[in-house]
Amino acid sequence: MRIDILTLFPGMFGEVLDSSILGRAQANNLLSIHVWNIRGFAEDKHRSVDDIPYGGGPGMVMKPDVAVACIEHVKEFNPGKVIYLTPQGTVFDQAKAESLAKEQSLVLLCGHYEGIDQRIRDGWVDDEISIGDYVLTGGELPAMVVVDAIARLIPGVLGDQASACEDSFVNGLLEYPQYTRPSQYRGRKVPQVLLSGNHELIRKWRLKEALRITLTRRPDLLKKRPLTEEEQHLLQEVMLEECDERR
Ligand code: 4HQ
Repeated sequence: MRIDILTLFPGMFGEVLDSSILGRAQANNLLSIHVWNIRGFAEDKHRSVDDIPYGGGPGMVMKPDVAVACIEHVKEFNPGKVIYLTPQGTVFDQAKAESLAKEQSLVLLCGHYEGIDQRIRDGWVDDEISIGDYVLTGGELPAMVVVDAIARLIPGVLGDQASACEDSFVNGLLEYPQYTRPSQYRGRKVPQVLLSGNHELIRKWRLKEALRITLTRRPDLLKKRPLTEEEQHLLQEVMLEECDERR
């Protein structure tokens, strides 16, 4: 997959995108990321990229001419959807990551200041994504979040492909607790069932604990997910246990 990122702060991306799993994905030609400095497309002598908002108000707005020159240049190399990162976009989730991971290429546009001229959005942006209901200083961190979530879904990017399917959200539940050696640490024991070698018991325990943490932390996730007979039974047990716990 090819991803082009358009930003006024290209220096923010290097370390994040070249490290660890994303670095290896690029070295293995599974992913290629190109970061463009929008300011490089400013034509005037001050290389200005922003101006005061029409109608007044605080802050600055990204000028349409510079951003569009950058977008149109990048479109010569990347024909993919142009996505603008903004709190006004649809909230990013695992389902959105999965659908974007199927694309051949994407263009991510990062805004700053009070945002970008609306005409850029109307004429050149195909999709708008928010990473959550809070306000950041720019779209760079959201772009990195989106790239990271998408990249790990590209076949071959994760060393152990199994880990992409077993993770939180992939089955609509939060992840069960994980343990490693030693089996006793400062008086705290690893649950006995995990040492038993009984794979069926371990599978059941993990499913039950996934249901427990999802019920207590994110009951909204349970509401939108159908439960199998086994899951309904385990959830019933969890609910009784969690009731007892409060007495
Ligand atoms: N911003 N999810 C304002 C965000 C944001 C978010 C990016 C701040 C765009 C102009 N982007 N700029 N939350 O807070 O995506």
